[in-house]
Amino acid sequence: MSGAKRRLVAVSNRVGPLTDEGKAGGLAVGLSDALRRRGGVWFGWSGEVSAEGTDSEARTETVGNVSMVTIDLTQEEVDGFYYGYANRSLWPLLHYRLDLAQFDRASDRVYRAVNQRFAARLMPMLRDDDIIWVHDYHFFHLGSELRQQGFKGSVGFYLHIPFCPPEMFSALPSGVDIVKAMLAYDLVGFQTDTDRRNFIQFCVRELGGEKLKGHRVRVGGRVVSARTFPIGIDAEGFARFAVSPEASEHEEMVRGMAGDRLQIVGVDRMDYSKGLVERLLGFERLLEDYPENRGAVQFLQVAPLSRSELDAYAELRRDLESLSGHVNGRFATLDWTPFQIMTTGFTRRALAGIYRAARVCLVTPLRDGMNLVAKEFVAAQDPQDPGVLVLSRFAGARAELSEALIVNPYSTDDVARALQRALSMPLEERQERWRAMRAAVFGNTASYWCEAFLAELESIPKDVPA
Ligand code: ADQ
Repeated sequence: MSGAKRRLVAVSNRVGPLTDEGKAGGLAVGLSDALRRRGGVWFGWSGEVSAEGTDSEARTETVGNVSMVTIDLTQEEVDGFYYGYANRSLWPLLHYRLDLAQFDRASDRVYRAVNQRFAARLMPMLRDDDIIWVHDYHFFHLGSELRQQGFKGSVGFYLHIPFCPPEMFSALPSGVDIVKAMLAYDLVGFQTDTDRRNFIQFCVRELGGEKLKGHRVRVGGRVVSARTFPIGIDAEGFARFAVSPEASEHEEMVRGMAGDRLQIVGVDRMDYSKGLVERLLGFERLLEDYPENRGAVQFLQVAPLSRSELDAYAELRRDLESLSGHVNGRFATLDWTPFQIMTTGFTRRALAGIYRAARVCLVTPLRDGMNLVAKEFVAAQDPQDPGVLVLSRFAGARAELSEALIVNPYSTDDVARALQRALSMPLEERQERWRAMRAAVFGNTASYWCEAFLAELESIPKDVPA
């Protein structure tokens, strides 16, 4: 059967949007393109809490040949599955933050039960020759549940966040179960080679697996393909956003606010993996060690609140607020406030305008699967006068954007030095670096990423020998 004709069924925690390109991020753009081309279903959580939870009636929204199907969770499911296991255990652990990870048996049970219920609700919608693509750490067990419920077709999995080294992953009480569940997929995809290697090493060291040729690993009787597919953005679309009237209006506002000062911008969900505190310390060090920047630069951090119900996130917000008060208190003058933080959400066009107004974009996560902000910043720049990207060596994007100024986000001095270099970089060097990064961002788009994953999944014969 021709690959292009097989229907795609995507599963992710949240679904959509299918049509509003102004709201869609990398995942939504790539997936909705592929779903429209092949026809299919996008299945996930409605975001609603109800007494029926995963037993609730499915809501279906159909646009052309694509249906978005969602079900609810109970409050107990949200607490155990989403806040509990996914975001208190897996998120910190996979971002190398064993110090923040909390493990408890009850949320592990709810997590597995929700995976099992999602598989049970999905099964009746499936056709034998569908291609199933499961996304991210919320659904490690989903493929294995589908197999147990009798689905024999192609099932792939993609991890959007890092996979930590096996020494660390083995601290997760149910880590072996998770990796065994991942073996039920035909293909597991990762953002970077480091993540893929960590997964394979776990299979080899902890499960007695064997590394095979062609990016495959065998554990017991099961062979799984593990490959790297760095996610991209809709680069053309984002570049168009950056010259839209809405973007220009925001670009002007930011420039107006900065006056003749150079603008540094950061855009991140307020999450401890993004290195926001360390970044602000780096900015403080810039003002300390390179005093010529006092009164001459301004730093705007856009940081929409995220998962604020969790203690670690509330604490981060308090830390940032107090540090920002300290930095401003220390350096502000009557006509200059060095640092500003906003927790507002922006449309994608407005965001593109903000990126375009920046001389420097600071993307310094302590650990990040990819980091799409880095790629969006590059796509939004004015070719005549592009800004400089300062990028953490621990962001997945570093593999493709080596022309950025690469920093160790834990080193305050390193961040300050890179900022100083970025702020004084001659136009010609800015253009040269930007052109190389532009080629990478426009060469590996969201659609390319999606099709590369699906082509690989379809190329795997379903009768893989045991
Ligand atoms: P995130 O951790 O959310 O994604 P990132 O890749 O940077 O991180 O994507 C954030 C998205 O949110 C960007 O598209 C950005 O434009 C948008 N955004 C941020 N602030 C905004 C605001 N104030 N208003 C509107 N939009 C805003 C996870 C992983 C990443 C991985 C992606 C995709 O953690 O490592 O790159 O998935 O796989």
